[in-house]
Amino acid sequence: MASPVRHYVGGGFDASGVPFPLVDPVTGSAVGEVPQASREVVDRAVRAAREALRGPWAAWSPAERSRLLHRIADGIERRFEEFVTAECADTGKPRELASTVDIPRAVANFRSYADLLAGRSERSWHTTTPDGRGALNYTVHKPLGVVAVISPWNLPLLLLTWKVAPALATGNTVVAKPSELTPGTACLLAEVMAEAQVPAGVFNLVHGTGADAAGQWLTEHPGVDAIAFTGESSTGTAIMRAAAARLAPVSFELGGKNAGLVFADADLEQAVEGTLRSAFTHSGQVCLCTERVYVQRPVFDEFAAALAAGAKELSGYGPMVSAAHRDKVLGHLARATADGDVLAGGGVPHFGDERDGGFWVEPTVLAGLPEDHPAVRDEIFGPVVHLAPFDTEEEALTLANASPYGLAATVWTGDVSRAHRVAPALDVGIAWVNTWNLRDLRTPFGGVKASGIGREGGDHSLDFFSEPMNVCVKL
Ligand code: TXE
Repeated sequence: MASPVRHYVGGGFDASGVPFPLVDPVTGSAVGEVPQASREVVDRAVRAAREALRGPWAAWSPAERSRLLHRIADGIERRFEEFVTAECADTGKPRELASTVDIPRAVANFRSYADLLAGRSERSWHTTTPDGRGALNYTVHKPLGVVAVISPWNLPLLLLTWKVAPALATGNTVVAKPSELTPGTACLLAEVMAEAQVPAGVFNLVHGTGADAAGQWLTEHPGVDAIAFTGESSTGTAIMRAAAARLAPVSFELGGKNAGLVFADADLEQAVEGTLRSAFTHSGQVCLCTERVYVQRPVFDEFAAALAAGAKELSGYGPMVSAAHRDKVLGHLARATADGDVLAGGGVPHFGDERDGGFWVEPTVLAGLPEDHPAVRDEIFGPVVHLAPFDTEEEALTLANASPYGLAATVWTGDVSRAHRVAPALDVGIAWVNTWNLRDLRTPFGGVKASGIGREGGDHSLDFFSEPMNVCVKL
C-alpha cells in the first residue's frame, strides 16, 4: 500500500477512526491499516454530499459534467501505474490482469458515460389534447440526490467507478464505501477527484466494514436518497431492508453460480480455452465466472481431460483475497473432494517461499457431484469448476436454470440456430455465445433472481441515477 488509507469528506482527507489491519493476500503479512469511519464521519460525508447538491454543482450543465468525467479519466491515466500497483497490493491479482482489465475499465467507465451524456438530448412532444387544444410536454431529468455506492473487493476500482461515473454524470453527489479489504485504489480515486477540481462534497469516500459499521450506517442514513451496491446476495438483503425504511431506490449486482453449456457441435478447443478463462480469471473471484459446466455426453470425456490438463498448467494466478475467503473456498473443496472426483487441483499450492503465508488455492476441476451438492449449488467464488454431462438441449437448459442465481452463462456451440434457441432460454442477465466477458458498456448488465435488482450500463445507469419528470404546458 503506497499512500495511507484516508477518508475523503467535503473535499478534505482525514484518517480518523479505529484502525484495523490491511493484509497482503500474497504473503498473508500485515502491510498497513484502514481507519473505521465512525458514525460521525459517515454523517459528515452525507451532509457534505447534501450541501454540494445545493451548491454550484446543481448548475453544472451535462456538457460540463461530461468534460469533468473525461478529466477524471485523464487523472487515472496519468497515475496509471500507481493504480495498478495499489490494486495488485490489495487484491493479489496478477499485474497483467490489473493493467489490462481493472484500471483501463475504470478509465472506460468514466469516458463511456461522459460520451453517452454528451449525446443525450432531452425529448419533448407537441400533443393535441382531447378538447383539440395543444399542449407541450417535455421531460426534465433530475438527479436522485445523495447516492451511496458500496463496492466489493474483487474488482475494486472497476466496480466502484462503474457506479460513481453514471451517478456523477447525472448530477448526483456520492458517498462511496469500498470493501474494507481493498481500499487502495478508492483512495487514489479521491486524490484524482481533488486534482480534477470536482467540487467539494460531490464525491466523498468513507472506509470501514459493513454490518454495524460504516457500510450499514451509510445505507440506514436518512440523508441517503439511493443505494447502488455490488456484493453478496445476503448482503443485498440486509441493505434492501435498510433502504425499505425510506423506500430508497436500489441497484444491486449480487452473487452468481454461472453455468457453461458445451454442445457436441462446439469447437472444443475454443470451449476449453474459453472455460479456462471464464473459470479461473482472477482465481474465480469475478461474479461473472463459470462455476459449473454441463457438457454434452459424446464430448464429455475429451472436454474434461483437456480442461483438467489446462487447469494443471495454469501459472501466474493470484491468491484468494483474504484468509476468511480462502477458508470458505477450501471448506467447499474439502467436502467436494470427499464426495466427488478431482480432475485437477483440489488443494493449496506449495511455493517454498513467503507466498506459503498467503491465501492460495489451486485451480480445481471437479466432477461426479450431485446437482444438490453445496459445491454445485452455492457460490464458491474461487478457482473451482464442476463438470457434469447432459444428453439433450432441454436437459441442459433445465440443469442450467435450476439455480437460485441468474447472473451470466456461456454457450459453446457450432450451430447458430441452437445458439439463438438456447441463449435467450437461459434465466440469466447475460449470456455469451462462443466467448466470455466480451463487454459493450452500453448493454444492460445485471442479474435476475438472487443475482440482483436492476440493470447498469449505458442508458440503464443514466436512467437509474435520474428522476425523469414530465412538464405539460397548455398552449
Ligand atoms: O461481498 P460483501 P464481498 C459478489 C460475489 C461475491 C461477493 C464478493 O458474487 O459473493 O460479491 O464481495 C459491504 N450493510 N459480486 O465478499 O460481503 C462490505 O463492507 C452495508 C457480484 O465483498 O457483500 C463491502 O464494501 N454494507 C458482483 C461490500 O458490502 C455492507 C460482482 C461487499 O461486501 C454490509 C462482484 C451491510 N450489512 C462481486 N455488509 C456482480 N454481480 O456484478 C457488507 N457490506
